[in-house]
Amino acid sequence: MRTTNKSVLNWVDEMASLTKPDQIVWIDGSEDEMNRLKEEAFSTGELIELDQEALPGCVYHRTAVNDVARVEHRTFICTGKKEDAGHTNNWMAPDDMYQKLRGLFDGSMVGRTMYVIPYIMGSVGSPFSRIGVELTDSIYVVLNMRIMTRIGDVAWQQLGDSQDWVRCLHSKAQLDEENRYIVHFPEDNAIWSVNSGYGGNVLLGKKCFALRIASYLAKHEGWMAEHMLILGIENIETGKTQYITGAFPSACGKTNLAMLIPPAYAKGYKVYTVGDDIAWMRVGDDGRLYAINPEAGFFGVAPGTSMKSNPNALLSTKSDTIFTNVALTDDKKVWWEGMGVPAPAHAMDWKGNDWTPDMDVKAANPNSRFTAPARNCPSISPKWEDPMGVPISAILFGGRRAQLAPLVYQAYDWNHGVFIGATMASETTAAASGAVGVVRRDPMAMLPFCGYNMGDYFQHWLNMGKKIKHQPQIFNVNWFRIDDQGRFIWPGFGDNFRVLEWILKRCNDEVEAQNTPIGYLPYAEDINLEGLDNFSRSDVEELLSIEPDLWAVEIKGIEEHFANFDRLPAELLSQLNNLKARFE
Ligand code: GTP
Ligand code: SPV
Ligand code: MN
Repeated sequence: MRTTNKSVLNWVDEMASLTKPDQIVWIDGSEDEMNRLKEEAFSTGELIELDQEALPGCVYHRTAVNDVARVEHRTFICTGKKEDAGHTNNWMAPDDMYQKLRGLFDGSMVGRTMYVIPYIMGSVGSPFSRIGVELTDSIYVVLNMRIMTRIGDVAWQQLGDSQDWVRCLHSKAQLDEENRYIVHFPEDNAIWSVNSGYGGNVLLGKKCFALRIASYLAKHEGWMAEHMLILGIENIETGKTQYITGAFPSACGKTNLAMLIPPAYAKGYKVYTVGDDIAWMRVGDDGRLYAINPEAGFFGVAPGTSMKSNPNALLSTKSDTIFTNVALTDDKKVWWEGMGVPAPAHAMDWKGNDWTPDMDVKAANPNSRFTAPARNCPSISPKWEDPMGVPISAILFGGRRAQLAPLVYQAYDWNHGVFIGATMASETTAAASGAVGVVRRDPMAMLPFCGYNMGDYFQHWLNMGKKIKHQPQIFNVNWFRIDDQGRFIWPGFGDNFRVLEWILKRCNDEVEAQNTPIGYLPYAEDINLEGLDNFSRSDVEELLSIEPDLWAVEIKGIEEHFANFDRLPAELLSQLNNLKARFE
C-alpha cells in the first residue's frame, strides 16, 4: 500500500472483493518493478523479449485475434439521463450497467494479480494535470501505462487526500468478445472495461479518461479535451515558435504530422512534436488558447512507419518500446508492411503463425502499434512538458477524403471553423473494428470519444470561441485526394509542411487568399513546390478545385448528418444556410 488516501483504499477494497484477485500489487513506477514484471510476463509468454542489443528495453506482444482495435459498438456513456449521452453514444442506465458489469467482473481476477496503477495525465505538478487510478489484471497494461502516463508514487504524491481522481477498473476476464464492454460513468468519474486486452480499450488513461471523461469535465469546467496532435514550428532566424493543433480521425495522420521533417527548401524552419493524439486546451491569462499533451508516450500505428515516411516515429521505437501485433522476425526483431526495409524471408505473423513474403496475408495487423516513450522522439519539443502548455495559433481539421475536400482552406471565423469541424467526414480505418474505407461523418474526430451529448459539445466549442480573446485560426486539410488511378495526388508526410507554411502565413497576415463559397483558399502559386518532383502547379490547382456538383451532394450529406443531433446549436444550421447561399 503506497497511499493513505481513504477514498482510494476503500475503493480498492471494494473492487478487490468483487474481482477476487489472489493478490494485490501496488505499482510504484520504479525500474526494478518494471524489470520484475517483464520477467514474469516473459515466463508466461504474455511478452516476448526482443533482441536487446538492437532494441534495448523493447518487448513484443500479441493480443487475441478477435481483439485488435477499439470496439465502438461496445463502448457506452452511462449518464443518468439518456439525452445527456446523446444519440451518437451507446447508453444504458448506470444502475443497470453496473449490475450487468458486476456480474462480469465477479471473480474475474481469481488466480490472478490485481495491479493498482496510480497515474497522472499531464506533466507532474502541472495545474492542468489530473489523476487516475487503474486496477488491472494485465502486466501488459501496467507496462504500457508506464510509458503512456506518469505512474507510481509521483501520482500518489500529487493526489494527496483528494477525492478528485478517475476510478478505472479493467479486467481481461475471458477476453470474451460477446461480453466486451468499455463503459464510462462520467457522473461518477468512473471507467469499467472488461474482456479486452487491446490498447484503446484497456489503457484507460488514454481515450477513456483523457478524451471521454475529460471532455465531460472540460464541458463543465470551461476547457477542451480534444483528439488532436500538437506541433511547434520554429522560424530559426527569428527564434519564434508557433504552435498548431490538429484533429484527424484515427489512423489519418496525426502522429505523422506531429513529427514531420520539413522538406529541404525549408531549412529556416524546425518542427517540434508536443503531442500526437490528445490535447487539453484552456484559455490563458493573456487571452490565448494553451494546449498540453496529457500523455507521456505514443501509441502509434506501425504499418507505413518508415525512415522515409516518419523517421522521428521510427527512431522513437528503438528503445524501451512495446510492439503489439506486428510481425516477429526469427532474430527477435520486428517488421511490418511499409517499414521501408525488405520483408524477412520468414517471420511469425501477428497471429503467431509462420509467415513468408509469398503469402497473401499481412504479416502485421493493419492496426498494429508501438508504445514508445515521448522522450525518445528526436523532434520532441523542449516545451512538451511545460506545465502551462503552449499557445495555439492554428487549429486544423482533416480526414481521408478521396474527393471533394481541397488540400487546405481556412474558415472565415471561429464559428465557421466550428461548422467545418462539426461536418468533417473521413473514410474509416482499421483503428476501430468494422468496415474500412466507408465515408462517415466524424465531427472534430471526436465521434467515438465524446463523453456527452455531441450537440452540447458543438455548443461548447461555440462558447469557447467567445472566451478566447485571441482565437486560433481554423483550417481544414486533406492529404488524401486521389487521381483516376486511385493514387494519392499529394505527396504528403514531410511535404505537408508546405501547407503548414501557408497556414502560418495566414495566421501572421503574410499572404492573401481567394474568397470561395467554402472559405479562404490559397492561390496555387502560394504553396511552395520547390524541390518536388513529379508534381506541378496544375496538380495543386486540381487539389484546390471546388466542384459545385460534389458540394451539392455534400450539403445534402450535412443536412442528414445534422438531423442526427437532438441538441444541434442553431448557429450550425445558420452556418449551413450560409454555405448554401454562397453556392447560389
Ligand atoms: P491514431 O493513433 O489512430 O489516432 O492515428 P493518427 O492520426 O496518429 O495516424 P498516423 O499518423 O499514425 O497515420 C496513420 C496512417 O496514415 C499511416 O498508414 C500513414 O502512413 C498514413 N499517413 C499519414 N500521413 C499521411 C500523408 O500525409 N499522406 C498519406 N497518403 N498517408 C499518410
Ligand atoms: C485511435 O484509435 O485513435 C488511437 C489508438 O489513437 S487507441 O488508443 O486504440 O484509441
Ligand atoms: Mn487516436
